[in-house]
Amino acid sequence: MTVNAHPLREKYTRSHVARTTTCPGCGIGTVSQAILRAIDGLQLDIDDFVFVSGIGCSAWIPSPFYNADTLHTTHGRPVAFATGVKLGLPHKHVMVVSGDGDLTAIGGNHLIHAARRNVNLTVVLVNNGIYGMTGGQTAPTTPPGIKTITSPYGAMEPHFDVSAMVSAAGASYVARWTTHHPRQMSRAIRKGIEKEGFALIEAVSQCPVQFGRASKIGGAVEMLKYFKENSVRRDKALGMEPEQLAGKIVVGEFADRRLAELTAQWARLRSDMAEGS
Ligand SMILES: Cc1ncc(C[n+]2csc(CCOP(=O)(O)OP(=O)(O)O)c2C)c(N)n1
Ligand code: SF4
Ligand SMILES: [Mg+2]
Repeated sequence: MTVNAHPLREKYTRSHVARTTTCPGCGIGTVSQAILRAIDGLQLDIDDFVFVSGIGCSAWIPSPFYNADTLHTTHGRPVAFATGVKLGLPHKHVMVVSGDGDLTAIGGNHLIHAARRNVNLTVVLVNNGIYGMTGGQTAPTTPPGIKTITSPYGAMEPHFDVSAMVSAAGASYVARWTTHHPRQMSRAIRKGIEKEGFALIEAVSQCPVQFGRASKIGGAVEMLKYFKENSVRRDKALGMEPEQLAGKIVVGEFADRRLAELTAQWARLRSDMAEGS
């Protein structure tokens, strides 16, 4: 049987590795396509990118599939590795792609400090609200009341509002979209790549196997319906009361500003020192 390959897949992925490691219906494919569409839309050469990921299902998006330099690092550490790569190779586009557990639990400090330092990175944080790969444990992003394998009576703790947190930490660009909004997500990734500064795109994504099943929301279709019905645009949300926003997913841009960027500051210092000033 002949399978027609998607042009983005042909152009940007390695043909000799297995096509996917994800479960059927997982949102990871949608996020991956949003990333590749952004790169394609900007007409950038994927060879000018370094992709850095941690550990988890989402961390498999670039590595080993993208036909580019990829660094598959330890759990929680991709932002630290990426900071080193960017400072050493400032001419490269450095993109981190990893999960909510990786980037906000064990790697939470790296994330907020990279945002504070305003390192010129694009971080695509796949937020499926759970530790998908390790069996569906509660994450710092699991919404209150949601049942998981480690919260059978419903998650008790408040969850991180990742986009608000990274925006408050000082990032230059922050946006949140769900897999129900693939075009907006891709446009946000595009803006993040173009932004000179720390950019975070929170990609709310379905994990039907762990999150959907334990929470009883259902499979991929039901989860996408859930995202559609519960998403509220940020401009509308700003006029709503906290009680009205309970259980809602606020989507849109949280930050888009021009701030001093770390790599450029280092470059300036080096050139000043070379000139003896
Ligand atoms: C130091 C360390 N602690 C724990 C783990 C086990 N571990 C691997 S992935 C993961 C969580 C993954 O969750 P997330 O980042 O949200 O990715 P997802 O699978 O949901 O995409 C954990 C706890 C590990 N590999 N290394
Ligand atoms: S466990 Fe969840 S996040 Fe991981 S591949 Fe399967 S559906 Fe996707
Ligand atoms: Mg996760």
